[in-house]
Amino acid sequence: MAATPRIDILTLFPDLVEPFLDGALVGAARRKGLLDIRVTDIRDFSTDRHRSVDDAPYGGGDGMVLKCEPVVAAVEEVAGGDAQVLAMSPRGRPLDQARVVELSGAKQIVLLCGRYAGFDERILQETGAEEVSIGDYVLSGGELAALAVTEAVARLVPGVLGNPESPVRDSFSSPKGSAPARAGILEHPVYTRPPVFRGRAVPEVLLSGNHAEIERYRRAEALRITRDRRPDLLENADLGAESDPE
Ligand code: 6GU
Repeated sequence: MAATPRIDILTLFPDLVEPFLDGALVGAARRKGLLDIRVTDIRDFSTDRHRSVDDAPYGGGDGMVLKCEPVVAAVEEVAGGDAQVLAMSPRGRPLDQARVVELSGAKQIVLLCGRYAGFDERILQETGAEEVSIGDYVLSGGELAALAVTEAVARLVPGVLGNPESPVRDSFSSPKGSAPARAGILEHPVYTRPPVFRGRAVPEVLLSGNHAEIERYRRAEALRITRDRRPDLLENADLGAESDPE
């Protein structure tokens, strides 16, 4: 990623997202000039005198539908020709780390946050937006999802986590993350001082100083936890040459 990646968040609730974008990780990256993040209030693009952005659904039903005109105008105002436009929606394709890595290569990401009953279908058609979900549960709006996408992408930008090299473009290194994360499996347990807390001791091997043994232990634990909790991940995991026979 040569230029500073740009992320545009289009929302009816700028107040909801701005504190997060000024906070710890993302805010620090913005102040260092590593990320260009802009928030646009969709209501600024409403054209009628009531500043309306939603209306009742044709055919009846609950909730209000986001109107075409203001949303499409907002997208067209901010999106450059090669922007990736994503509409945050529980109906979308579930986000995963592979998609995040892909997104981190984009020049510009436009995150469209819905509220109410959803986007008029023609907004999606007209903007070419891809619908993205962050999991199988329902939020009242796309703002938290847009912030999740933003942070996931931000931490892959060189310098944001203190990683000077691009973790994405350097094909000779693995993506950023621990060995389990790189392999696409869950993390092993971690411990810090004290060595015993309420009678619970840190596993002996971690105090041994034997790094080969420690690596073996951690890998076995990561695999055990993944098998228990997310066996589905093992189907696509990159377990390397010396994967556990089992
Ligand atoms: Cl992207 N939006 C909303 N409203 N709810 C969600 C979601 C998105 N992802 C999971 N639930």
